[in-house]
Amino acid sequence: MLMEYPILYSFKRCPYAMRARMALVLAEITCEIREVRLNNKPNHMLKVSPKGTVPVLILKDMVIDESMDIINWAIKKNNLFKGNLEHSEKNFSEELISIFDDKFKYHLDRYKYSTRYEDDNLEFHRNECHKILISLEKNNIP
Ligand SMILES: N[C@@H](CCC(=O)N[C@@H](CS)C(=O)NCC(=O)O)C(=O)O
Repeated sequence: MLMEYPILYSFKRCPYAMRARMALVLAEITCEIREVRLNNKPNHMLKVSPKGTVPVLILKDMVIDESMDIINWAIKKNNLFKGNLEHSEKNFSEELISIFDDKFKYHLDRYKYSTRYEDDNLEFHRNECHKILISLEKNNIP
């Protein structure tokens, strides 16, 4: 297959895909965006990334299928921030990202998509999400 631009498999309601797209836009990297339906993923996407999540960025010589890896690739590629991001600032952003990706997302999925889980304690997971947000609003790391 002749690739003029990198291909990004994406989904408009996916926050991971959106943050990857934002980094690609900021880094001024032109991509062919392929919008997918999560209930009907393209074979080509599953072939290059069998885990079946978006975003997936396909470059000439590699496939990147984790949003943070796409962001870091874009930052490095176009030297975004040009070394201006303070070390402590970077650690803080990484900590915040991991709170949302790990802790918050864990409870959010079990609240928002409760039918997909055996654990049906919807109220509990909603409260855990709420606690994290309250804590962040008070500028505390939960
Ligand atoms: N750790 C992954 C998470 C990506 C992810 O979970 N994306 C969701 C959409 S928001 C997905 O593709 N889910 C697959 C599905 O629902 O079948 C990343 O940061 O790229």
